[in-house]
Amino acid sequence: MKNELVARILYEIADLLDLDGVAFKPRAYRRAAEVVESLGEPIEDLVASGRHAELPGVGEAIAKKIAEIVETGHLAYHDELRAKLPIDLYALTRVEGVGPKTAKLLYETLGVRSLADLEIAAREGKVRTVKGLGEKTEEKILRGLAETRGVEGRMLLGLALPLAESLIAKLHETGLFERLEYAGSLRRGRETIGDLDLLAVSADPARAADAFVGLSDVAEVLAHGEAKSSVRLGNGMQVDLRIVPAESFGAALQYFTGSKAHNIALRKVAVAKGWKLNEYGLYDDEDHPIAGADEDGVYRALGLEPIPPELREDAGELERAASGKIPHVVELGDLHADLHVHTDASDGTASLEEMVAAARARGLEYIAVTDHARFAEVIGGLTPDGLRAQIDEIARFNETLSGFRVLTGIEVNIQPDGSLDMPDDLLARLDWVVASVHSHFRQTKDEMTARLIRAVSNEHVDCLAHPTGRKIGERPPYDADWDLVFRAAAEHACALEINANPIRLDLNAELARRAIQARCRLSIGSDAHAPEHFDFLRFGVLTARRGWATAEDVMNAAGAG
Ligand code: DGT
Ligand code: CA
Ligand code: CA
Ligand code: ZN
Repeated sequence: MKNELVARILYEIADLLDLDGVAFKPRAYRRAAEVVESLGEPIEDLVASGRHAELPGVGEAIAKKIAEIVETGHLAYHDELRAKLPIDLYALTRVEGVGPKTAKLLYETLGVRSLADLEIAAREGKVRTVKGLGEKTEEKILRGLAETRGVEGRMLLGLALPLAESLIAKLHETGLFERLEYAGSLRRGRETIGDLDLLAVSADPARAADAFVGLSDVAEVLAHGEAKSSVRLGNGMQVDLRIVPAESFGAALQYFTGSKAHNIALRKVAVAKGWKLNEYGLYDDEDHPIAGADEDGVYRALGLEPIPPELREDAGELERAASGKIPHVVELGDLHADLHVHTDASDGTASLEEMVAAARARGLEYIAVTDHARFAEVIGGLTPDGLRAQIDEIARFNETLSGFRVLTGIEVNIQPDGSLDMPDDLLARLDWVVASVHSHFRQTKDEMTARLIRAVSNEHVDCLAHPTGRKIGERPPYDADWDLVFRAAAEHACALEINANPIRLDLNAELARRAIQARCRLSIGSDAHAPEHFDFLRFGVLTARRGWATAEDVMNAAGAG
């Protein structure tokens, strides 16, 4: 049934027209959307027989548009309107507290385009700083988001990690905790997190547990005890705190970090030696403790090299640890550069100078400015002349810098046939060309594979950005034969991006590992559209680690050159 798609587009048109100050028409679209939404039969059946034109509130013009949506999956008129305001208006306005006007304001002030952007901005307390919004609105939005996201029941890594860090910081302020760490899927760096698992050592477990359930973020106490407490936060996230004796902390950290599959495989190693392994420690055949206070000590006692949490998925890591061949996976501190950055020359919110200042503040040594090439769906993208002017601007700006360098670049759009929308001679002048798919996501697997192979084989293209196009919880990856794409990329020395935006994390860990096996190099790019987005890099690093990437596998972990 395409009813939902049709209604969604009609609703969004109504909102976009409203924002443009158009009178009357929005009401007509909204009414048609409501009618389609509440239909008892598939709209495509009505369109097939022409009966859709007889629906109440559906005039000739809207009937034509409905037919276009049913037949092609989208609507040219809608695309035109959206080009002026490239945000996910429909999803944003589903959130309690966000109307079309607020959505537009949030885009213009904070660069908010998607639910993930909104969640990050609200969580970081930025929404309240926007003129006309304030703290009340921010709280309402956070509650609204929790309801919207609550359906899936999992939270993005990009939100869960700062949240866990802030809880831990608050708990440390009480002075009641000797040790406090997050475990579970968060410590393994998974892209979404079901619940938070905290582990602690305290000399006063009773008061420590009281402090935990008394945190201002807590909406509901699910369990309250000296060994284990559980709460639900205002945003819907469940957090478990376990307080363990110091001599068991390492074993508990190992156990509650998981994954479950890793733990089961690890326990088999212990059992094979006639030992016992659980969350309290590692014990020999006479129940004497062998290890437990220290996590690395548990692995070492089992004859294994310590294994980074991100690798603990029972995906070959135990065999490698047994032979002492765990790779030294990339760290945030290894990154010298960010090779995917936008400025206000396209759809970023900040100037070149501001983006450079933010990159420097985070210890980076160079960035590539990769603004969008102009394209129907990307407002304000660069024309060839605009790009020429930017190349000159960057050259002048570089002369004023010491200890930092800006590379010239572009993010070109890969057209349906795999060609690029910027002339070759201009691409040849750039230091770094990023290519990505921003339209025609629904090609067949063969078409998409050929399209991507042609793009990565272009001698000017240095990196394929957000290679699969997926957005977590919003849009599935497009279909392509990735092994063929990776082979072509390796052959033509085109890097594959791990886009670090927490809603993308694209390549994901599994594909990143396959790309490395195909001898591709990776680029961990923030795709920053605002200065604070450089902080996304850590999520990209976690994903790269889960993909077993070493610093040598990552372009921007090498020195400038
Ligand atoms: P999540 O919360 O769904 O994102 O995923 P996790 O991995 O954080 O899972 P969670 O919170 O249910 O449990 C935390 C860790 O505790 C898990 O990664 C491994 C460990 N664990 C939980 N249940 C079992 C179990 O039945 N057997 C073993 N060996 N370990 C378990
Ligand atoms: Ca968990
Ligand atoms: Ca848990
Ligand atoms: Zn980009």
